[in-house]
Amino acid sequence: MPTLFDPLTLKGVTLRNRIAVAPMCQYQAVDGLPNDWHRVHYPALARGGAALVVVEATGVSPEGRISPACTGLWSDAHRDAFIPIVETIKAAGAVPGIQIAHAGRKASSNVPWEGDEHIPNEDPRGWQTIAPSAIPFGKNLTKVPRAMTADDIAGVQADFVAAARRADEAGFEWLMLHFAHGYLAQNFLSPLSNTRTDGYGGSAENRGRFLVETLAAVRKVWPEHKPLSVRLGVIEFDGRDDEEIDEAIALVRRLKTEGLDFLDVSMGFSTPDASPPWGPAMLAPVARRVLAAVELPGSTGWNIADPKTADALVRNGSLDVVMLARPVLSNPHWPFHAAKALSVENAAWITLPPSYANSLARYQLS
Ligand code: 8OZ
Repeated sequence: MPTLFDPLTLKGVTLRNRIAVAPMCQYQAVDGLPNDWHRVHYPALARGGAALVVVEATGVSPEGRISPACTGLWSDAHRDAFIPIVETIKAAGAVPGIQIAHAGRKASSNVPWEGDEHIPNEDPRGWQTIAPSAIPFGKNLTKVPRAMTADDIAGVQADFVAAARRADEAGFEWLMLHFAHGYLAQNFLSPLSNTRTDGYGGSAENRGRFLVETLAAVRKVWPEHKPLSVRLGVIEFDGRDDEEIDEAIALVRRLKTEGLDFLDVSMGFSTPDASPPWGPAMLAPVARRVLAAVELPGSTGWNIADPKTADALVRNGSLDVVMLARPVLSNPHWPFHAAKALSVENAAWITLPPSYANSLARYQLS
């Protein structure tokens, strides 16, 4: 079995190890455009030694953003603003990836450090949300979304396709469709947010239709040699867990038929009443079960912070790649320190740029 430090080739892309930086909202964009913040933040994570750096949930349309400070990819100007970020991530030896998203009934939210609540439609920073059905999430996200028409559905799917094409043109080599966490795709998938009576609601097959169609349309413009991945909420921790996992497995098999290359296993976050069992590597057993059933390479994240645990999950075949979020915010050189902690031969210095590695080695600092 491979280790955390073995490369992985998928389609025409090779990851130098099994450590990926998970997409993480920065809430620093203006009008969806990445700026100096993003131009420093993402390459720094790549320099730390990760194999794949996935840029934050990036709106396929202005209304698809989680917050007014999220990045977007709905114009060529947005595409062009990502190009220097893509190039610097690549120069640091990592594969540049991006997550494209529509936030559905959770869109138009305030940034977390200003409250995380829905911004009202009357506020110039807010907008009317859309979702499969006019059902609010609840808790701090109280806005009632407008139920989407067939034209709305086709329009959002076209926005995903256009964003995927721009991601390719910007030079991104790995695409992640955000089909999790209570955003639009998950709104279609979950009966808690989808009570439609047309072909997009009702049976599990119908609730998965938006996701399957969107992925199939994206695959037509996203090049075959570049991996197409999905982050999917396969479990809600709301008491229907086994049923949700079985539905997710059936859905992923359909996505695979349409060209899915890699699955990132996550949670649904469709209800404020869920009780996820927060703890170390909490989702790894679920990821192992789903990935084995669908026979796709994949990853998960969520409270994997310890190098030994990360390595064991790759070695024992649970995961192919480990998604790290908070550990790399806390320490962008986490991969380097993981190599040292695991006494990986010759890896201690290969993950850091020589400007850092030379000084650290010469003066025996860690
Ligand atoms: C944490 C905080 C805010 C947003 C997601 C984009 O859940 C997010 C997110 C996560 O995918």
